[in-house]
Amino acid sequence: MRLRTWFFCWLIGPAMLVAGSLSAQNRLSAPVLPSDPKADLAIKTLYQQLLQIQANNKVLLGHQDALAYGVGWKQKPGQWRNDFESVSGEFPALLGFDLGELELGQSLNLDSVSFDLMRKAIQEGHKRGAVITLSWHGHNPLNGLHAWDTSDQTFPEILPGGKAHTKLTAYLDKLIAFIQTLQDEKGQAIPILFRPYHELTGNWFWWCSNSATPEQFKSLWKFTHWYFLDRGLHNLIWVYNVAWFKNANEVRAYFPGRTEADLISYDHYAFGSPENNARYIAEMQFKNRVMDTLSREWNLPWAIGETGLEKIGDDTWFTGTLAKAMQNPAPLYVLFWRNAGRQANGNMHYYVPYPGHPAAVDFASFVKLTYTWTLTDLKALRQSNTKSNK
Ligand code: BMA
Repeated sequence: MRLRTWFFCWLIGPAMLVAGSLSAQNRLSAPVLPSDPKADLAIKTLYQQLLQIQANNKVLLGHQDALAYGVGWKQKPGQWRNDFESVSGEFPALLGFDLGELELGQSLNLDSVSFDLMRKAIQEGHKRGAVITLSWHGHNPLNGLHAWDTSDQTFPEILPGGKAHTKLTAYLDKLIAFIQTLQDEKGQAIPILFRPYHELTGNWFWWCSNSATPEQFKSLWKFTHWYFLDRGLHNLIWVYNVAWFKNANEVRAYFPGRTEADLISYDHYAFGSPENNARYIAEMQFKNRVMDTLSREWNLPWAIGETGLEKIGDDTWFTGTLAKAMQNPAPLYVLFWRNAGRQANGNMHYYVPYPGHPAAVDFASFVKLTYTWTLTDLKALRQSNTKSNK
């Protein structure tokens, strides 16, 4: 090989390929590894992709229960209809599901999604390339009442030595058994972003900060984390999630530690009217800055675990408000909450428009922005990474 040809192939060629793709620039200090020392290769790979996406200020778009039901319809396995795609023409990059009531041995979750359908939807979503995230609105192990039950002092009874501790482990065993069935066609464990004990800085769940001291909450989290790892689950990215906070210290106080958490996030909802839109943008931008600071401090990515405007009574909310609320700095992802449709009490409950909805056109424009990423963009990133690694 002539020297000039050699020089082109080995130096300029790869540089050109990399220039065409997203750089893996270091926002954080390298190396940034998952907390699980035995994390599956699929988790290590996914984690690096997530870091790369955040370093480049792209935002994955997700939807809770997207493949289970939408406004006015329920899923038929194999059809995989979803409101997100019906309205935008694009498949979400992130799919959320909730394990609530799996701990009771039920076949349906708290929102009537069958765990069998959930497994199939997760397998289908993963096969297509989407990222999967699971939350858990679990019942209170002390009294068996639902997640929102704060009537009893659940801590410290659920911690090791407490009278409800074996109930807690029995609940966790049910979750573990289900997660172990989340495998691809080759029998490989599907990588999951696991977000237990979410919105902990609120006061509405039995695990929230009004019922637990920082030490009690951290004990619960660490116990859960190591219990899952000891039972051989190495396909999880552990997502710490808060609700409201006035400053970084409130988020720091309950943080279990970098050895038990991989990603930090917050949930924040909008309430629509022009003046509330301005407030939502300001609150989100404040929270984003705090998250960005903590993300650098703890050397991990950050995201928005749940957001949305219920019923979307503002036709340009997505491009006019949400788009402004999630830039500079940008979250790794946003997950829109579920499209339940009409509920038993007669109220409508949904966060992504459905075909014919007045905000549908705006949602489609939002999805097409260059920094909002759907499955198409995620797949293109993986393809370009594969090429530049060759
Ligand atoms: C809430 C609502 C409820 C639901 C719960 C768990 O925000 O959507 O209807 O039961 O989440 O998914």
